[in-house]
Amino acid sequence: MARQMTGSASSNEPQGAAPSGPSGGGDYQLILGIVQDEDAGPVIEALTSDGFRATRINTVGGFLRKGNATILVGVERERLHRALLIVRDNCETRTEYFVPTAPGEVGEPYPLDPIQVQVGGATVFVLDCERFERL
Ligand code: 2BA
Repeated sequence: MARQMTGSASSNEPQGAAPSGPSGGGDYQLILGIVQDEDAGPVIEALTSDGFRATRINTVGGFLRKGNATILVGVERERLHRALLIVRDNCETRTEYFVPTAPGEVGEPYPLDPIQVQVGGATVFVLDCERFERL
């Protein structure tokens, strides 16, 4: 997860980058990063400025049912750590409130006390990319 990483995207040398493995049509990884809407623009901007290619998909979190963004980044293994630092450095942790409801005796459910949750920085999955081609 990006939020567990050390170092800064402003440093030139990524720390702890995984060694390159055997190349099977390109040693690629796919970063699937879920970020808050507010952070998606800066993350994409920073990634593309650094030469990464990225795709934003507008998504909705299952718990808060609030819009967020899923960012896909196909990246060579040796640049993986750098990309993760950029994601981390451009995402903030924010406090949100979730209002649970209880079933009412008649009609509509009624709201209970709000629950405070910390959202973000980023939730990141890194997948081995079996194949990457631009056709
Ligand atoms: P949401 O599902 O809307 O969750 C928003 C925040 O609510 C979470 O922040 C977490 O602090 C809290 N939360 C989520 N599920 C909860 C639960 N069952 N009980 C109590 N609190 C809960 P983050 O952990 O930073 O997650 C931000 C967003 O990342 C999530 O939005 C979801 O869209 C995605 N996400 C997080 N973990 C995921 C996972 N394991 N698989 C897929 N998507 C995930």
